[in-house]
Amino acid sequence: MKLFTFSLLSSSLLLVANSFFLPLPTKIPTTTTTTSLPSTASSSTFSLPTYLSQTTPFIESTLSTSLEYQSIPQTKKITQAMYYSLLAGGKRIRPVACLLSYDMFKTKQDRKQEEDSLEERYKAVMPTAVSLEMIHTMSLIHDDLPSMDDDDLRRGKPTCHVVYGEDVAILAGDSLLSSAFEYAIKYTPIPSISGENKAERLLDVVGRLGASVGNIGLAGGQVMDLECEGKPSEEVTIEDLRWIHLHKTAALLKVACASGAILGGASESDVAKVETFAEKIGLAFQVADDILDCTASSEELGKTAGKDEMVDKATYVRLLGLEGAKAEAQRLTDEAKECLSEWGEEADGLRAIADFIISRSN
Ligand code: GRG
Repeated sequence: MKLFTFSLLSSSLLLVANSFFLPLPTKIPTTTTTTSLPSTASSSTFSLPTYLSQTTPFIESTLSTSLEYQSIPQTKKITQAMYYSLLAGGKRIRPVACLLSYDMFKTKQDRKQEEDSLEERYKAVMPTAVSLEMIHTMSLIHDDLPSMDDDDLRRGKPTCHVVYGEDVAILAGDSLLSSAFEYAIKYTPIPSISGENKAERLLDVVGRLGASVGNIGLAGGQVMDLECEGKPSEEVTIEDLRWIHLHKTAALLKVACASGAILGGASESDVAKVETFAEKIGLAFQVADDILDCTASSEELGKTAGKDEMVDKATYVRLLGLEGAKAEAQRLTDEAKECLSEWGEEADGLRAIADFIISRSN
């Protein structure tokens, strides 16, 4: 699905649905946050820790009310299971990447934004950021199921199926996936989207979110991963690994960065550049994950460490060696940052995310 190629009919339908058929608020139900935060445009020394210390509580509080409207008594169990995994912690990298990508383009048009509250500054993009975290959490719940990785520890807590049973965990994941689309559509105020063709931009984002989860996204990457697990690890090539992780891991970071850019008013060609950046940091993310799996403890990771070796999985460390994997992560990060070379300090946020991804400890 390409930017701005939707028919007038589909765009009108979305506008109508957004404003009429859904008798629902387009304002996110969250507490007011008045903190202002560093702008990627006005500061040449962007500090990711400072940015995270201010945006992460905002993301957490928005997530914590994201399913509130569904909490009628009959839905108590499934909503609890969904919230259990959604609010179990996590680095929130995908929402943060989405917000930073939005800033990169939005700041070109509106340099006064650091004066705004977080709600105001991010009202066009926050529903998509929430949607991304719902999709990511769904993928973690499903990834941990007995029929997949069969893991009992995630984000430092027992996995969803351990607490709620496999049946409810499957449904909690499914429900998070469907809520993700509902949330982005329902709570994105179309007039606040930057650039022309605002409704088409939201449709484009929703289409891309869908594509990122399907057979040429998370699900396809996971199936290829499962197929490779059935082979001797020496039969799995670096190209196989690259395909798996471009779809299983990089796809969500790619749609996170692309969505932020689209809602921030980016042109089609700029969205493509940000996507290439995100594919590279997505692969670097997986290389770092493989390194951490064999160098960090379960306590540090919040998930079972050493699992890859335990199940004889083909990983970047196995194929390239530990030092080779470290060099590959650095190479991918350098190449990613190269994709942003035509931008100045407004891209410092995304550059900082790229560095963080390979230097993280969990
Ligand atoms: C059910 C349609 C459908 C799709 C899901 C299960 C699955 C298919 C895909 C698995 C995707 C997956 C879990 C990839 C691994 C990506 C990864 C390295 C996750 C860890 O992300 P972090 O470190 O985790 O950002 P936190 O907990 O910090 O959010």
